[in-house]
Amino acid sequence: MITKIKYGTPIETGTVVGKADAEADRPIFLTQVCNFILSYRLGQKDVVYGLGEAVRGINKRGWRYTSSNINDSLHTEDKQSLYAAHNFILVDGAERFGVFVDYAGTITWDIGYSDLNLLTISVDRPDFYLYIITAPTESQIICELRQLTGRSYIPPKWAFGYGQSRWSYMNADEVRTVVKKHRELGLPLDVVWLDIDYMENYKDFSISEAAFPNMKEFVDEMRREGVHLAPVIDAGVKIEDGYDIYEEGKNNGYFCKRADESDFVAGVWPGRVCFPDFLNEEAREWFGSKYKLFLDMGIYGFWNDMNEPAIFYSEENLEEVFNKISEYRSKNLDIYTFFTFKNMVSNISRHAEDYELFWHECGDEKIRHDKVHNLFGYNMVRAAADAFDKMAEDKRVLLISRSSCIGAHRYSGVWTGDNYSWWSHLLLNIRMMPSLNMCGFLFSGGDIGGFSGNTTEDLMMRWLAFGVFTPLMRNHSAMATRRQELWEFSQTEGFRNIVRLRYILLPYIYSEFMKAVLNDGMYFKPLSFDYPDDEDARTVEDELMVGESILIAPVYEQNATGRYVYLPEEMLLVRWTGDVSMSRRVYEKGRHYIHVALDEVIFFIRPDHLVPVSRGGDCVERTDFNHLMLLEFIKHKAVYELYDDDGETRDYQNPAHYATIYLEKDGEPTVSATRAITVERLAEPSYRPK
Ligand code: MIG
Repeated sequence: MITKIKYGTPIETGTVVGKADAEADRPIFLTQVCNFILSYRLGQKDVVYGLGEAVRGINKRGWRYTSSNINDSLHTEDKQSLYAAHNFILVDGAERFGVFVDYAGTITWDIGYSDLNLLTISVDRPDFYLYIITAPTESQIICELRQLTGRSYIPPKWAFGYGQSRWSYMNADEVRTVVKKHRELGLPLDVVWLDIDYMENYKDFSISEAAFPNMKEFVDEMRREGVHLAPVIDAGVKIEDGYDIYEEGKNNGYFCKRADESDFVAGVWPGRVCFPDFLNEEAREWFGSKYKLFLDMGIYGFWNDMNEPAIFYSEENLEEVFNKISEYRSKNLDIYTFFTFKNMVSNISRHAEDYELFWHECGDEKIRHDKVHNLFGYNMVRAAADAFDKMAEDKRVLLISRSSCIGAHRYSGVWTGDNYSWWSHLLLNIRMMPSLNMCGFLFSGGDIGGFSGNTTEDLMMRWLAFGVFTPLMRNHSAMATRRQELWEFSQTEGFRNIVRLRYILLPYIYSEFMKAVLNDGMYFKPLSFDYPDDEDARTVEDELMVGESILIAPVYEQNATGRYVYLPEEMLLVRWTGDVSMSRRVYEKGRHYIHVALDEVIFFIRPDHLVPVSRGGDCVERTDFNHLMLLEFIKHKAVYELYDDDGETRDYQNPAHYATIYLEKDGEPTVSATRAITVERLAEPSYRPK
């Protein structure tokens, strides 16, 4: 049941596509402190889930989060805002309800920060839509939210393969080497992500002729290797006379403007840029149409970056700082003046006031950016996705975004921005995944190995072992950091085995992902969603349910030889050491210390559940999804609904994509399907003692 409450005159965000069941003047559950502050007294054991891409735990209690998209790579636990604004929480306690605020500006979620047991939601203007969602279970609340906000984005199947990325692949030969190395060493690979270095002077929709001569041919060459290229597109358009995109944008008035109608100018990668006004439908159409350049070359994968939008400096603020700098020159810089001076300079970037300097044209209305700030990234991916619908109507296109708000989940996936090569960011990555899923972002993942800073071999390995399960599995790192392509380390075989496992598990991963999308469900869940009556499961912050059959417990601490795992019921431990037979052992409900060697991956299978697996492959198109083996933990019998399709077209709902696999204890598996697939048990090595 969804109840909608309208406050003031909200700006229409386009986020909601479904209908509420009822409208009301006042919220249920929440106390209306005033027309922009709502509160709720939390019971001591209540858990608050949600907020998608945010710092801290799966349970969001004990901190204050601010929805205001920002480019901040140093996101330690004391930060309040990240790249995305996902304004949904689920309060789970004596009362159970979801709260979704449809609002484009800033919201502060004080979840027991100011007062341990008080939840306070403060919206910065009294103009927004509030939705209260009630349902018997957590998963049903999520399902209702999705019905309200629309089905999640679906990428092509090859996007579930392993992807290699690095900011600083400077030319085609470097990319060739990446691919060659993977193939030579038997490291599976599907995607090479191209960062800004492929462009000519960081200009959107340009390709450096010197670095990537004859891109079309290069794309074909890569396709023969089973590899797809996915270039980045940035939000800012370089100001340069004669540059077609800039000239068209300027002449048609497609850029964001200052109050005086001149084009707003900011500094980003290419130096001075203008921002396409993605909130303006015509500008969106125009920008989207530019992807044709790549589609025509056979490129069907993209990432949209810097779309908070990230601003290194605005001309206005830069000018002000320059003016003041000379004042400071003559001063004796004591403790106060020095820090004022220092902050003034270092706050040139991420300067909140810059967002008050430009305007959007939304229909007949002009709206200042800060009022719709969190809608920018969403409308950037919408520009691309709408264009793909026209230009590639029956083909799926891979698209991920850095910035987003709920609504963007219909158009693209997300990566979680610039993390660090820190163990704490591996844990953060684990915790973000179910929260992102709640908000609709199913196709998601973090930069494996860490983006900033220098990774270590063991961090890379543990992170990759977790990445085996994230729909987006991308190794990405920043320029000038330690290289982290998998062959850069000593344990090549260990790395190979971990990536191989991804391809072995793909039939399950893809099936679970697609069912989650098509049923408005979740691929990653907190344990408590599947074990609602288990008090201990509610407190687990470092294990996740992956689809209907698997529980994972990743190792995320350095020098750990294993970890404690809480099992909410008896389960089968599967240990992947690179041996296809996979050793298995039953563990009873409760806590266990499980040893996990650095090059191993473990996961658990629920009783009477199946995990269909393939024999692996070096890329998705060379992985056989039709002759499957079953990992199973059968006490009585299991029924598994398998989803598979061609992975390319958009005919998702076709019943022919479903097959049902049955297996009884000591029986042979049978399949009922309209396509030709075979299943057999995966021969089981004898259960080994601990
Ligand atoms: O400020 O394009 O998050 O993935 O490698 C850095 C260069 C700009 C930020 C992205 C990152 C990418 C980088 N970009």
